[in-house]
Amino acid sequence: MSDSPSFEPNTHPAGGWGSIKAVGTYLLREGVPLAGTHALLKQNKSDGFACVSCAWAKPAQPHTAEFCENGAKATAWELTRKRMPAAFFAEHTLTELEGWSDHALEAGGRLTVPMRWDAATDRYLEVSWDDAFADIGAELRALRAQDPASVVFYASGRASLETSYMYQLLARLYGNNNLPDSSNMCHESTSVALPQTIGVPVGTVTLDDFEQADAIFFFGQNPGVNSPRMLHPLQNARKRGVPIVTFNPLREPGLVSFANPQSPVEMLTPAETAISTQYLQVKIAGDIAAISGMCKALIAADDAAQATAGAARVLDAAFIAEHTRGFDEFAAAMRATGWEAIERESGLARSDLEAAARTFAQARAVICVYGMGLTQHRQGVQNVQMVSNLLLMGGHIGRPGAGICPVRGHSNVQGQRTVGITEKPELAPLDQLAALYDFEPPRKKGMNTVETCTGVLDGSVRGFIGLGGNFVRAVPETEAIEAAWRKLRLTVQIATKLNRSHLIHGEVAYLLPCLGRIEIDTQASGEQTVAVEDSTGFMHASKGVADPAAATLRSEAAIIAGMAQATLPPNPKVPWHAWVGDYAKVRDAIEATWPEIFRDFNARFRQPGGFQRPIPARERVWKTPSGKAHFIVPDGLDENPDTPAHGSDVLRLMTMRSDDQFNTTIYSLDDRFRGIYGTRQVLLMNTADMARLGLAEGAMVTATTAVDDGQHRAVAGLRVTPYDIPPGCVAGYYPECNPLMPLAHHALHSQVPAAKSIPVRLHLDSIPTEAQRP
Ligand SMILES: Nc1nc2c(c(=O)[nH]1)N[C@H]1C(S)=C(S)[C@@H](COP(=O)(O)OP(=O)(O)OC[C@H]3O[C@@H](n4cnc5c(=O)[nH]c(N)nc54)[C@H](O)[C@@H]3O)O[C@H]1N2
Ligand SMILES: Nc1nc2c(c(=O)[nH]1)N[C@H]1C(S)=C(S)[C@@H](COP(=O)(O)OP(=O)(O)OC[C@H]3O[C@@H](n4cnc5c(=O)[nH]c(N)nc54)[C@H](O)[C@@H]3O)O[C@H]1N2
Ligand SMILES: [Mo]
Repeated sequence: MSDSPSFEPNTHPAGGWGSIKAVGTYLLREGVPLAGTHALLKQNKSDGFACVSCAWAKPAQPHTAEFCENGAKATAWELTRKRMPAAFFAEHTLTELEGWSDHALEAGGRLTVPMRWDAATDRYLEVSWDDAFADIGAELRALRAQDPASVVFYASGRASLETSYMYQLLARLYGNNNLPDSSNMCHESTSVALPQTIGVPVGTVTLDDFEQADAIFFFGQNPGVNSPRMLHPLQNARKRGVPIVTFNPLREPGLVSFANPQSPVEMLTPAETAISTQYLQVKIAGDIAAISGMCKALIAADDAAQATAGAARVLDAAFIAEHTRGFDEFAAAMRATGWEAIERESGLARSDLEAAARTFAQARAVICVYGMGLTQHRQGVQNVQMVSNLLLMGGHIGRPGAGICPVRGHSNVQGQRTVGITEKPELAPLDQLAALYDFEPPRKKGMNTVETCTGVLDGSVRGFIGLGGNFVRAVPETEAIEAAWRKLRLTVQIATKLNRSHLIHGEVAYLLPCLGRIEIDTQASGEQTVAVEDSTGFMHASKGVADPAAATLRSEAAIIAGMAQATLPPNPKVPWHAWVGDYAKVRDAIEATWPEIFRDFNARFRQPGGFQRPIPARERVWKTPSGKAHFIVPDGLDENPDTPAHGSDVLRLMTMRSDDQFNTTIYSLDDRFRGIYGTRQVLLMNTADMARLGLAEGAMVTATTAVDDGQHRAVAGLRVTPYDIPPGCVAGYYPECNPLMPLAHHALHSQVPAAKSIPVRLHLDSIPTEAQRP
């Protein structure tokens, strides 16, 4: 990390030598012993562990080194030699630690002992596991006596299927469905959108499909940083001549070109592969307009083909007739949408959208990939549905080499949903749970992430259990949430490393350190294996390979069981103790709960490549009320229906991830891919906007939220940095910019915070002196 910020244009491809060098630097810096480098060879292998970074698909025949730069960093971060023992907390009050940066907090290393906050000294003090469980149990029982719905059970997408299953059962036995998870801030727009259109809550594409696709479209997903192993199938696709069309406001290096650091030939002859064949810098929140333009062009071409004797149809008319509903209304809406509006809202030229439509029309099998650039908007659900509309027009669902590919975030976020972590009672098999465990599960809808925040603000939430994550830092409305959070009665955080959510706490607060997935987890029946689900619906085995960071750590499963036993009356049908002793028994319980998805779970999950859950849309079986796939007409082209009319001084802010972070975990202050070093307090701006608003390069500004709800939200000290971004759009880092996000500014229907389109105004703090200018 450099001492003072610097900015350089990045001319290097993603991957390449920079990435090899970064891996070595990380292992060294975290003091990871040689065994750690061997651990990398077990990453994403059938006899090893599933990477703790992203959820991208894990091939059955992995590369020798089936990991990427960011996966290696995540491994080094977990296997670090650094520790934060009880002695560390004796030296620092929590008030003091609140002044530390996100990076500094986690960089201290692994937590080692269970601790309770001591009000007299404002410090975390060591307690025994037994005392911790007994006290947490007493607190939870007291809260339940007042209102069983006053406690929330949050999960951050990393815990295994086994742990997650036990966790959802704990919440339901306790008496509520308050099971928000990180997916509520992430792909919930997908989980709401796709059941209405194609009858499944998940994507339909597998790794094999990438081998057979003949066009790939990317909407707001950044594989070079967030799912780098995906660059291999993309590079292979390019070598086959497959066009890749990208819609993204920023020119992201991983979508521009790639050199494979694991291919010696390419490393010696820096033959980078150009990834995108067409790169469309859509305006932030301009995707409905852009896809409408493509749809309009395709419909016009199809109309022309029908009018020409002997011409082949452009749309898959047979598929539309046999498998879908709503095409006529959708086509009418697209015909009625004018090009002028499409160009204005998308910021793209008609000719470019028509070119993208031609690429689409010429392909026999199309894959559409998308991520947070679509889901985290006011119209995040309709964004996803526009992608589905586009694919349905060409019959690209349920065809080899084609389909929809939402790229999930956390390594088991999709799996947590599959095993019952959901606030929506209709998505959980409550009758089955009632029969298996002989109790009456709560039937009332529970709280998602946004509702949890509302409950904390209005005082109806009194207790919070966090199974991983950094809730307070990841959610919107930072200032108000932090203030209200301190009024909670109970906060319990299960974690590997210290973060801000452990410092902002309730009257009674526990910090419980757990094993990570890379570590050997020994229970009564021996070393345990766990299961996770990847982004393509495959379940994989994962077995820890490294020694635990401390002998005092417990597994997440053991911690959940400990809390459950201390809180709930004994129930002979729920064998917490036996489950912890042998996770295979939890897998049996999962299979008993969802026999279709998890048939023969214990045998099948160990096979190389794992096994796939049934995805009916792949077989063109549509689990929608009508039994058909549905076209959905968007409400309009504007994705921000109730933010104020965009005056010339209101800009759209996207909050982005750097190359050197995993969510709120900040590995360093550098963003190598974007050429930003030594600072995250930046605001990337279009030069025309800078000129128009009188802001010079290096000027320091305060951003305020341009929503008229009587609240003042600001982030100061942001350094204006010119960047290749469309006019009217600015970019800043997540989580530093979270204080700007109003809680109410979330996606319709899915309530995913609209973190990619926050309306902001900029105010000059200081003008750079000659010496400060880069
Ligand atoms: N190394 C690393 N890996 C990660 C993570 C991490 O933080 N670091 N996080 C994990 C998690 S939880 C998740 S959810 C995923 C996130 O992975 P992604 O889905 O890739 O999420 P982001 O990087 O937030 O944003 C993706 C892209 O959206 C673009 N974008 C912003 N606004 C718009 C828009 O309006 N339209 C379009 N078309 N594009 C837009 C941004 O420029 C950016 O390139 O990655 C996972 N993997
Ligand atoms: N402005 C803005 N806000 C966003 C986003 C955005 O793009 N912009 N993205 C959103 C998205 S997509 C997501 S998914 C959320 C992420 O929200 P969270 O999932 O809540 O946050 P993380 O930063 O992933 O959590 C990091 C912490 O997890 C703990 N941890 C790490 N490994 C383990 C483990 O194995 N077990 C346990 N128990 N704990 C562990 C560590 O203590 C670490 O500090 O943030 C959301 N917030
Ligand atoms: Mo995420």
